[in-house]
This record gives sequence, C-alpha cells and structure tokens, in this order.
Amino acid sequence: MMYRNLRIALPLAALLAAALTGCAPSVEKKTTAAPTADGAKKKIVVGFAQVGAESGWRTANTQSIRSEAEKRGIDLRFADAQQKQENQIKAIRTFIAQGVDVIMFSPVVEPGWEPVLQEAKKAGIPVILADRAVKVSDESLYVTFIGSDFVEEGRRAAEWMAKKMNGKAVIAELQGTPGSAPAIDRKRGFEEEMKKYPGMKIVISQTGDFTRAKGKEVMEAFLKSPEGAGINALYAHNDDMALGAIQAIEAAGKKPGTDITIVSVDGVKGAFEAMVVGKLNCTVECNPLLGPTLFDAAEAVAAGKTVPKRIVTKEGVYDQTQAKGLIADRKY
Ligand code: GZL
Repeated sequence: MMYRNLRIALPLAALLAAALTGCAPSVEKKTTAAPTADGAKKKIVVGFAQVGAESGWRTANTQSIRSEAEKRGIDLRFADAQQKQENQIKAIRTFIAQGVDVIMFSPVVEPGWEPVLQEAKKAGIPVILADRAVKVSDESLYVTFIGSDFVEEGRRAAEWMAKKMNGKAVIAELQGTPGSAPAIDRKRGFEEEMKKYPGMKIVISQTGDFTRAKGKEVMEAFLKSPEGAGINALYAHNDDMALGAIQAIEAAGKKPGTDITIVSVDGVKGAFEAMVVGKLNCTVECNPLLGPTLFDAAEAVAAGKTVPKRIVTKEGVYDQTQAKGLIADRKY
C-alpha cells in the first residue's frame, strides 16, 4: 500500500505511526525482524553516517539516535564524518559491504550522492535520509526523508525579527555549511519573508559553518567591516554560531540582545541560557530528537512496509519572554 507524502506537522512518532497503521495515532512498537530458526528475533542492522559533531544540535541528534537504537536492541554501526562528504560516502560503502539491513545518513551537503546511492540500491539496501535532504534526479534512491522544514524555519526567523524591529533592520547573516540543505533553505525562507518588509536588509553575509568558533571569528570581521557600525540585527542559521557571535559582540564593547537583536535556529539549551540573560532574543526550534521516528521507519522498511516519502518534524519559536519558564524542561 503506497502512502501519499505526509507534510503535516504532527508529533513525529504519532505521524509515522498513523502512516504505518493508517489508523490509530499511536501504535505499539513491535520489533519487525523475522524470527530466526531458534525463534529468537533477528536484530536489524542499521548503518548511520552522521555529519560530525559540529554543534550542540548535532550532539543531541547523535545521542537520540544512539539511545533509541540501544533501547530497541538494534545493531547500530555509527560513523562520524567530521563534516566531510567523502567520509560519509566511505562509510556508506562500508555499510553496503557489510550488508546492513538499512542505511541512514544526514547528508552534509545536497549534491554528489547519486553514485553511492545507486550502489546501495543495486545492493538492495534501503536508504533513509535523516535531518537533511539530498539533490538527486531519481527520488527512488531513498525511501524517506525525516527532518525539519528549513524554509519554514527561515520564514519564522524573519517574521519574529520583523515584529521585534518594526520591519526595519540592518542585518548581518551567519550562514550554515555552504551547500547544505539547512543553509540553503533557511536563507531562502528568511529572504522570502523579508520581502514583505522593505525596511529590512541583509547588508553582510558569510558562512560560519554551523560552529561556535567560526561564528565568533566571522562576527568579529563583520563588526570591523564598513557595514559593522550600522548592524543592529543578526540572523544566525544555528544557535552555536549565534553564541560565538555574542562573544564577538561583547568583545567589541556592544550589548548582544540590545544593541544587536539576535535571532537564531535550533533551540539548544545554550540558546535558552543566553535568552535568560538577555543576550539572545529568539531561537526558532529545529528538533534533533529524531531517534524514535528514524527507527520506527527503519523497522518498518526492514519488514517490507512502505513509509511516507517525507516526514516533517513539529517545532516552535521561543523568545526571551518564554525562556525562563521553559529552560528546565528542555530535552536538549
Ligand atoms: C538542522 C541541522 C543543522 C543544525 C546545526 O537540521 O542539520 O546542522 O541547525 C547542525 O546546528 O550543525
């Protein structure tokens, strides 16, 4: 039975459960492995090629994947690609050689995956995209893409900033990893929404590669640039770069969150801590806790079931007014 693409934003696990059973919102998770001769459940083997360990978001994402696999007794083969595409491709080839049941990965960039995904398809190993998308001409090369709508995240960031700044802002932008889906789409969504406000302008923009160190370094350069004196807002594609930028803004004798309004994406604990002390103004949530839904999909696929081609995570927007009340309950 084929499922139409599910792009409604419901709690991930409920959404996938509904899709799999086509009815009740919650379904009992059963290990779907076929019983072996002695009746024991065969463990499914999943190969995961992770981007790296570049940010608080990624750490939480890896933790969610590792703990969920352990909880389900899944044999997880995990590779950290240190943000290099060639390492992810090598890891995927190793998984193919090992004959894993399912391959999962979070593509560090969008292009360049056709050859290795063709090899996985030829080997009959289903591929699940976790967190980020790929640019391929043949969408049958992957079974499903489970992750956020980055364009919507960009729109939400611009909308919040417009409200806060009454539609007038001189904006510096710290972009994520060049060529990555979150960097491309968060920029696109922000600029789309910004068109509604002629008084908002991005005057300087550069990648900080999603890391705190690079975010600090690039923000220092922004503040020393000819545009520097006029910047009164920062849009950072993730919290880690925003936290680095906050250090640079303070070192330049300015007050982050006051002299420069800062909006970022992810919703990690560090961002909430910065909002509580007034140094960050808003973080647009990007849910890293994908483990349960990823392995629901992996078990379903390993059992020959179909899953929706696209599963979108449910997320919110948080600012200083909510940070103090929410920080204790944040899961990442
Ligand atoms: C988004 C994820 C991004 C985060 C960054 O889903 O791919 O990568 O926003 C992380 O923090 O580095």
